Amino acid sequence: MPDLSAETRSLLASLDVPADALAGDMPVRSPVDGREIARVVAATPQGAHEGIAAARAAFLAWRLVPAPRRGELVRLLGEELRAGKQALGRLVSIEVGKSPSEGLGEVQEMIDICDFAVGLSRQLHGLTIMTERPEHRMMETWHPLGVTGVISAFNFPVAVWSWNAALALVCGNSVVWKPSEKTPLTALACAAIFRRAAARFAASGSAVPDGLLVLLNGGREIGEILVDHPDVPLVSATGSTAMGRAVGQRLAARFARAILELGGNNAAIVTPSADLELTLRGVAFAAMGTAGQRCTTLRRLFVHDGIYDGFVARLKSAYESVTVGSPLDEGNLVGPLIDAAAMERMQQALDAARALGGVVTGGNREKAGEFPDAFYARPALVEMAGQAGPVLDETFAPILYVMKYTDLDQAIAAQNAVPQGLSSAVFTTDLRQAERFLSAAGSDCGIANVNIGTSGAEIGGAFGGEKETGGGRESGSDAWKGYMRRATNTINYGSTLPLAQGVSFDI
Ligand code: UN1
Repeated sequence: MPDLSAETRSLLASLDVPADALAGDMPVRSPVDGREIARVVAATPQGAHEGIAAARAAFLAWRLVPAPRRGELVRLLGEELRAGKQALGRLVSIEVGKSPSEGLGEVQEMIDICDFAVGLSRQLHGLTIMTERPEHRMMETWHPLGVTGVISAFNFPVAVWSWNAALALVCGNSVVWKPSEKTPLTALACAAIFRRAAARFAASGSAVPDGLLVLLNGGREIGEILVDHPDVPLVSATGSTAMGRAVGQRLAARFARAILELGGNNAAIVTPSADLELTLRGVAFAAMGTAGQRCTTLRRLFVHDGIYDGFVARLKSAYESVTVGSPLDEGNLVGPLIDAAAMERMQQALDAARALGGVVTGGNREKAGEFPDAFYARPALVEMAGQAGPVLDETFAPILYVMKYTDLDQAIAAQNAVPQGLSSAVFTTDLRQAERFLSAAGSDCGIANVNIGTSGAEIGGAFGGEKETGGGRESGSDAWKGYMRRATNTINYGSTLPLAQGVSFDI
């Protein structure tokens, strides 16, 4: 195994991360081999308060910069991400344990959202609305909101930040970012790439206010300062439902906005008319890709009883043969879990499933000899009679619970019968079944797909889900509206004062 700490240092240096950021005492481990790769400087509570104050000052200046000009900064950020794609993608692979293709794919997702946000910077449209009064005009205007807090999770350590930051910046907001404690290095790399873009923006004649992007590496107490701070009107948080419940309540207590992207317990339904070759590939990537550590990972599969035996047998052999190992070797499709606690939770869920009669294929720890401090698992396929116990929870590991169904409406009802509502899919070539799944009587999730797995959404659509997933929407479509405040303006250009609703008030 190569020395990942040396490679990490040189990748960070190549992206201009200052050496003093690595002179701290917050340890960072690579899940690839479990060894320490760096120690970073953690923010202090005082530093967090100062950072938020700087971001507030930056917002007051940035909100006055015309939106298309703000888009120019994000365009430059996209260019710098293109230039740094290989290095940042590799760093993601080292810090999180993603395959090279998935590490690079995550950076591509950042580039894509930058492109989207640049276009958006000329399209932050409000409506003009007919008024009931003569010589009046009514319109709505979208204004910058303020400091945008971003709390991100380890599994998409850079893409989720960029979804929020690219939109927040073109919308005229500043950004304070608290990344996962498990991924401070990729966050430092993003901040350095942002500084490159900011320097080019400044060279083109417009200053970037200090504090436009503030990075706060640290633990929960730093996140709490962000969540409770009166100068932070919006926090976008990605992570567990437990985290989101706490964050959402604290934000609600001070009437701040929340964009919550929390747990998923995503399901797919395989109907008798499905193209089984395509379905097999779709299910395999969605359930085993990223070692089951996406919020969109496929966790439950409902297979029609007419095709169950044949399809599940094929799926089992895919589970038995998929290559598990160092994600830095191109040949491996399934990398490590993030840490020992994740392995522990996976084994607990499998034990609970067995106790309920579940029949488990795979799920065992692998590579313990080669990597005693890293946690590789063979993905687990668990045949269950019904939904109970761990099937109702999100376990952040590659476990797929497989169940039989006979009637599509029953399968849809079972799919919806969990607390989470992020992503869902149906595999079918029957138009009626596809449309039923997408209808008001169909999937209750924020994402509903046909003949595609549950994961791997593009940035152009709004991303997020219902129920315990938190209800927030990030990324494409009109998610930008969550980052701005709307004013309704009514203008009287006549010389009388007619009142709405025909009310008279003659003094
Ligand atoms: C996440 O796991 O938090 O749709 C985000 C997907 C990716 C994003 C996942 N585009 O799987």
